[in-house]
Amino acid sequence: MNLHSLGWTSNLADAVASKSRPGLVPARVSREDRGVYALLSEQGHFQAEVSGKFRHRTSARTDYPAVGDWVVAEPGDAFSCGMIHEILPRRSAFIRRVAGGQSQGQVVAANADIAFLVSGLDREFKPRRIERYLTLAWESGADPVILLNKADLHAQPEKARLQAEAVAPGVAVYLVSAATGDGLRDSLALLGPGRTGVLLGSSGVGKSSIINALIGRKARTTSVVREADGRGRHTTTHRQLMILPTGAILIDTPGLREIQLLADEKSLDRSFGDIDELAASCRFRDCSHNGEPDCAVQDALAEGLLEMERYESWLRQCKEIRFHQREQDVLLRIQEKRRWKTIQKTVREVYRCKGR
Ligand SMILES: Nc1nc2c(ncn2[C@@H]2O[C@H](COP(=O)(O)OP(=O)(O)OP(=O)(O)O)[C@@H](O)[C@H]2O)c(=O)[nH]1
Ligand SMILES: [Mg+2]
Ligand SMILES: [Zn+2]
Repeated sequence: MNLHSLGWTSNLADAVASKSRPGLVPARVSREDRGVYALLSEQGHFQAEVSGKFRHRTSARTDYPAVGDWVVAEPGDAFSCGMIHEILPRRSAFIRRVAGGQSQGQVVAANADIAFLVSGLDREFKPRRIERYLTLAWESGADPVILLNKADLHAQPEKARLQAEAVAPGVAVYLVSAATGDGLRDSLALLGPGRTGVLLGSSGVGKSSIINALIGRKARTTSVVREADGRGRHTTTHRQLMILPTGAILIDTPGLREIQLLADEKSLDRSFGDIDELAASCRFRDCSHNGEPDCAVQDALAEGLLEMERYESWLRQCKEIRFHQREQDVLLRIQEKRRWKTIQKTVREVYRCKGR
């Protein structure tokens, strides 16, 4: 397998130049299962774990390899697993906040060029969910594209497309069907050979079915949605990177139950470009659009130019992002304090030894 067909770029070549040692090869993570990574390389595929040194210097979960990552690794032999020594710099990372626990993130997919946000038209269209996915997509560094799948099941798919366009200004929206194949080639044409896309969306929207339709066989397991509420059954349990016959690379992901934001305000401004544009006409430059005088956002609401639900969705995301930022600051301060305590302890011990 040639590296370029796996998505290799000249930036990666530069990054790896200083790290190359005999026995080490660049490889791309195609799957992860409890600390064992499936890697694709020029030499074929092999399995690997992170090295002890890697583990020792890495504490954040997001700094561990994720599907889509490029790593520098040492292939194993018939008797031993290979070893991952480093991750090469990511050009994008779709990271979501993990529910509960410390405010750590989980890398859903690394190095994607396009984030395909998939919704199913068999169910009620959820604009608020799309808005959340969009913020994370902008934050990831990949370009978002919206796929409205199961268009074959919708009486007025064009209407759904307009609804989606309204909540995602400037983002391309495609009506597709994994069942009939309609729209798939057009939307995936955005992904040339060696370019990577990631399919994101709730369980049951048809992410794995889309991959099967593009590959032309049942490469991924799919299952029918629950009859009672139309929800999916969380069929896909592992992220998986696949190479399509066209040479495009696509990552299938398990449906996310909830999408907690791990983003900053710039990404929010991009997913709510309409509100950001209005903000330029507010009297105060730091207007919070939540009661200040001469607020263009409030004016737009009053005139019916901005939907109340959309404004409330923006407000909720804004609060969530700020809350998380404060939480991060507190964590950083605690870490810094701990660091100083350790340094002081070491210094005291050194002096004690010297005094002896
Ligand atoms: N009619 C119709 N059914 C579809 C379409 N795409 C997917 N389905 C069906 O929807 C169900 C769920 O599809 P999956 O591909 O398993 O959904 P998923 O997004 O991968 O779900 P998870 O793996 O659970 O996250 C299956 O029964 C598919 O056959 C479509 O375009 N039209
Ligand atoms: Mg699936
Ligand atoms: Zn304002």
